[in-house]
Amino acid sequence: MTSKHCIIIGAPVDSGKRRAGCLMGPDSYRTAGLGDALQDLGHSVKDMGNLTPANHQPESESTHLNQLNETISWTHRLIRIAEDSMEHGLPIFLGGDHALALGSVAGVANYAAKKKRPQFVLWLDAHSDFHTPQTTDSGNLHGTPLGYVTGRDGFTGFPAVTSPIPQENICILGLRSVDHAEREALQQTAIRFHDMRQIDETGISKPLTDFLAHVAEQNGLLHVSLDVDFLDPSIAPAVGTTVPGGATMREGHLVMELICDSGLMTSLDLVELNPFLDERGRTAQLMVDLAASALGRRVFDRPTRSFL
Ligand code: NNH
Ligand code: MN
Ligand code: MN
Ligand code: MN
Repeated sequence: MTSKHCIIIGAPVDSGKRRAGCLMGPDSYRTAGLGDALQDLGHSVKDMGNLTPANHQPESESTHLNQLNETISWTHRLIRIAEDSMEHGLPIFLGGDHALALGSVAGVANYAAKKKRPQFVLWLDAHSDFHTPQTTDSGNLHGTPLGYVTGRDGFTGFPAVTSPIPQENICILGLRSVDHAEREALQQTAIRFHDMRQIDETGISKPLTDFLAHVAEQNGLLHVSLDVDFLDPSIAPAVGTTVPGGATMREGHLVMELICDSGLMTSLDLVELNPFLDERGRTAQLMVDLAASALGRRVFDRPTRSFL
């Protein structure tokens, strides 16, 4: 693949759910060698260090939403840095929990709109994260980023979404835990969603290559959001919300290799790693290896394939 300028952005967001620990994610990825791995593949790397949220109001007792104000303030920060970093290279957002994607995705979408290119999102997750602050029972805002970036109502207090992602520009792979309210809402949309049952039947490459062909056809930008729980907990234990029956090691790598072959990825989130729950760093290492696959690591070179 052509070499890229990778911009590493540590986003130790830990406000999107109750169990603490994702704040240690960015430094775990660094310890697992993310920067060197990317450089070994011929990319240039700039590490921006770790962000902090802007100052925010104390959390209010009168809402069922967990750490709402802190999450809002992270969203402001991340929208700005996402939009800006797209001008300079390929941002890699090191979470942090998935609430960081409220900002990373909204920000890259603003950049795409400025360039008059359509923005696409590939969501690799056991969950659909399509709640709004009104529909979430848990009150955990890491369950809401796809609701937010598609422009669903109810995100009072959050920055207005100026460039909503069209539903048909989103593909979710890996689903196996979808709440009732999300399921009802998702089924009314044009989002392409594929649960593990379907992936078992068709293989994971079919829905993915169909989607990549669509992105290529539209000359789109592609944001990839990789939640640790996309992977089976037997290979990726370091996550608060383990759901059995996830992607295998090879399914994970194949997804990343196909993304690499497509040459379409313009930004990436690595989210939900909770190093406090890891076993000798294996989940952090696997996430770094998956990022390396997405950015060109392979056993043998293959001819560039056309997704059109
Ligand atoms: N749907 C559940 C909720 O909203 C779980 C979300 N948890 C995640 N999402 N890990 O990826 O609380
Ligand atoms: Mn706080
Ligand atoms: Mn998620
Ligand atoms: Mn998840």
